[in-house]
Amino acid sequence: MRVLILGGDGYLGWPTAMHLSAQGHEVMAVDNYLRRRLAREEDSEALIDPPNLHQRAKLWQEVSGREIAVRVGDLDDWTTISSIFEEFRPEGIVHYAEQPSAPYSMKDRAAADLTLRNNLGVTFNVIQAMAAHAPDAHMVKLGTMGEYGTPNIDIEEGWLDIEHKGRKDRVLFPRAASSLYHTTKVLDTDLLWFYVRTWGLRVTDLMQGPVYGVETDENAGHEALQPFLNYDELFGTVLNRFVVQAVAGYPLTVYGKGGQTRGYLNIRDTLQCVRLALETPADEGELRIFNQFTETFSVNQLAEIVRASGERLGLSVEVKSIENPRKEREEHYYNPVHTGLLDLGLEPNLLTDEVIDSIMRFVMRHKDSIHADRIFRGVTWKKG
Ligand code: USQ
Repeated sequence: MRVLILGGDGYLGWPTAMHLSAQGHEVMAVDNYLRRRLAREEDSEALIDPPNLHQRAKLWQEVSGREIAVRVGDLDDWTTISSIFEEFRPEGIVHYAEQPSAPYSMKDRAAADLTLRNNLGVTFNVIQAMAAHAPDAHMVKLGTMGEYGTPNIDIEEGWLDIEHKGRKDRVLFPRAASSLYHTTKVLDTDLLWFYVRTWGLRVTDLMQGPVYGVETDENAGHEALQPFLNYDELFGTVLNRFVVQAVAGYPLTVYGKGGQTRGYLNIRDTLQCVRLALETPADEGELRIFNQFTETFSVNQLAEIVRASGERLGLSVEVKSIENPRKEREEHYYNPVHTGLLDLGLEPNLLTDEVIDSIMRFVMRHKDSIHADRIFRGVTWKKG
């Protein structure tokens, strides 16, 4: 299949490009390096700075003999995206091309404005480019479990069957996100649903939880092919952050009571899920939604897992609750359904002692690259 990866330089974009290439798909990766630019501007760069997309593609060809085509360009620009779709005529599109950080989106007005315009603008352009140049293609869009928030009822996979005043219908599951970033994903879903039902597009919207880890089958033994491991407050996800904090001797930053529960997954499982969704496309006129995670943990449970791993590896890890910079429930019910991707064949890589210890060992090898001042700077959800 010809697969276009939008946001192909990102934490998940590049590993996905290699994974699909290894499976024999013809892959083109597109990116404008927005995330690299924002990380540089905020002095929030990853543990190791990966080579640029062209260099990554060259390295991949050397180790695999396979080619990944690369385009550097801004998908928010219609001429750019339209010419890419016209040239490549994708059969599958993986859309990761968004500003991915909740704290960044809450930092100040300018960051909020960039997040809103970029995320909605690119999604709109992808829809228009599909309609113009690849109307039968299938889009796999990265949404987030954060679209649902933390309701006091079970979370279904995207849709809810309701009975109201004696009549029945099927509606999008209620959404209540807790950052502007997460809200742009809610708006994306609505935009997609409008064009799916109006123009008959094929779309799978993946509601993904926080991802951890860097190693995949394709990059094992090749550190230059590994993705960004961000541990800073803006771009790092909680488990990756805790591992780096443990190695740096920095007390693990549990926000508030630490009862915040989310659905987590190993980066290897993100790749499996995206591939499975692509290889079994949604029908024409179908917005298919899957909840993409393998296990739920509270922040306190993650802190304990990292503390115990540190102990096994000879580190003494302190856990410290700090005032929560975010506005979110710290104790809540959380029970999301997640059977759709398992039914398609997902074989979960769970967070075993071996897995967490191997991420810890990787970070321990790069301990000298940690900048402790990037770990916490106090970006809050406050107004203004
Ligand atoms: N948290 C801490 N301490 C930290 C960092 C985070 O207690 O040092 C807590 C947060 O308050 C939150 C939970 O850990 O309750 C998860 O935070 P996170 O930073 O790992 O995840 P989040 O900001 O929600 O965003 C990440 C990705 C985003 C993806 C989302 C999935 O950056 O792209 O959409 O995970 S989800 O969280 O399910 O919405």
